[in-house]
Amino acid sequence: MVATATQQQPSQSGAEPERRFDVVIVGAGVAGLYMLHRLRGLGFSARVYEAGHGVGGTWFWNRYPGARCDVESMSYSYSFSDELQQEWQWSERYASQPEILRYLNHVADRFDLRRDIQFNTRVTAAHFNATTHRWALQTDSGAHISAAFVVMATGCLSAGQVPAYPGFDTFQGHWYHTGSWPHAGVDFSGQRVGVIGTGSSAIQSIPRIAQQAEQLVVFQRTANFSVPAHNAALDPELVRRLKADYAEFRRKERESRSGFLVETNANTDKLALEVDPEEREREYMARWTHGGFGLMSSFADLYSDRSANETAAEFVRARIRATVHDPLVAEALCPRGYPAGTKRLCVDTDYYATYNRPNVTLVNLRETPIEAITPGGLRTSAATYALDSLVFATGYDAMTGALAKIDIRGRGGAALKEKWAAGPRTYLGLTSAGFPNLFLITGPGSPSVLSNMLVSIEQHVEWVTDCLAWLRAHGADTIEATVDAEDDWVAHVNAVAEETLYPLANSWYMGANIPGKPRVFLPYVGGVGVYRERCDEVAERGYEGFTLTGALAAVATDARG
Ligand code: N01
Repeated sequence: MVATATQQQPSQSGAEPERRFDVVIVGAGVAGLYMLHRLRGLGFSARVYEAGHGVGGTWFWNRYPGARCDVESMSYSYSFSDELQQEWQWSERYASQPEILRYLNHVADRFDLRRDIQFNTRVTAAHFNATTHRWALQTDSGAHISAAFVVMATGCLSAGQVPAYPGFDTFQGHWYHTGSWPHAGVDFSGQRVGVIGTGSSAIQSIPRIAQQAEQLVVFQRTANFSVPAHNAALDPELVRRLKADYAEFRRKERESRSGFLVETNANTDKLALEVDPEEREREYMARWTHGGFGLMSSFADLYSDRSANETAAEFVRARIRATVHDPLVAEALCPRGYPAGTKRLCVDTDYYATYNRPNVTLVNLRETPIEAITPGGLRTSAATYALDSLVFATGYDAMTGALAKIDIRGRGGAALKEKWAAGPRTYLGLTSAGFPNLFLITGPGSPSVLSNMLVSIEQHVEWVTDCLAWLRAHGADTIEATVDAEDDWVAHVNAVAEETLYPLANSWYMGANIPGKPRVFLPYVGGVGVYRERCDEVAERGYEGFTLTGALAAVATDARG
């Protein structure tokens, strides 16, 4: 593999010429943009293929009312360019979707990225040729592309799922999925609207839809734990302080467990069951009042001890009862049956108080399940609801769904989807044995969705690009995870997860939201800092756990020796 200018070669069919690159990147979200920038800086020829007509990935598609990041703005931004992080001004503590999308467009312009991004083009297949050591990719526009390396920057939550209810096709109103919201927006004024689901997307959009719609019916299968955001204009003093030493703040985040540090949210060494109930309550209340994810870092045992966790769960239930006037509705909103935080914690603005509005109704699907969608709305086992619009806030085929949509074939034509039929198998969440020169950004088996995605994306992009530069310097053709290294990593990922309460919930982390998906804990819960150290160690040892081919193989063996 050599760094080359883009080349075009006639295709065998004589149709469109084949385009050749060192690296093809799939997706122009946060990961794809930075990957392109780094590869260019290293002199590789690279091309991004993006299904949407603009950059931004998640933030391009998720335009539902109330869409907002729940990681604070000063943390949810790139750190790779000090000029960029100094010049960009966030307006709120938690940035809204339009502001994040403006930021990502600014990044694309500032680093002149668009000229190497092909929009409106979905990659449909990627096949590895073991003779040429190159990947052949196809797109929905019929393009044929050849690349030495492929980077899947396809996102962890990008394959939306809409449940297959009987009668779905008969619905005469409008329906939407939160993850592919119309760009022109939706006006629900005067409408009867149904929202199905009560995860993060629903919890953000329900208060906003309730303000606009004539009636809103929320169909809840599982009540979720949600903490208040207490969003506000960003404090200029905080911004000044962080920007004065942004590098140090970023360093601490990279070494932390979750990839973000926010003032009172620092993890404590205290155990919930060691302190008296008054101290526990004070701690929870301080964090509830501060807002954001900090509640679940109040004590060190909240994710490992069910009784400790129950104290946090009961604290949230008490807040729900104190907020929601109708005791029956409050009780239905109280999450039960799984530990707090083991389905992703939601961060809201006025979610529970919205149920005090006269135009909002909660339907508990555990008691009265949906039987069918009807031409005029929806029917449960107990009632029929007349609806003009239906909003599916029903989530995603997380972490593996976007990859499964692409026909990815490695050595011997083996399909990634088949290899992963019983659950994803990766080495470090970055690569999979049998698929040489294919990299996953924030793939299953890496901290990804359990962390600040910006921190995890930057770490992966930097690790992969450093790896490619190293391979080039040593004249390598391929890098491929060994089966042994992968087996060890998968066993480690599972062992660490088993030490926590996460496997007790039917969450998308466990694949439990998709009928038929294997029940496997998908991300790595060992922590961002620890994980980074392991990845760095693998690289420092000459890519331990990988098989290398080309002139480099001998050099790598020396490096490891
Ligand atoms: O999806 P979800 P989401 N019948 O899977 C319900 C990120 N995010 O789009 O719990 C009835 O969490 C399902 O019920 P149950 C964040 O990581 C971030 O809200 O499976 N209901 C659940 O209530 C988040 O976790 C932000 O029983 C059905 C809901 O639909 C992730 O994206 C904002 C059903 C789905 O909740 C996904 O969030 C938004 C069915 N057949 C999202 N199928 C930020 O703030 C599913 N449900 C950064």
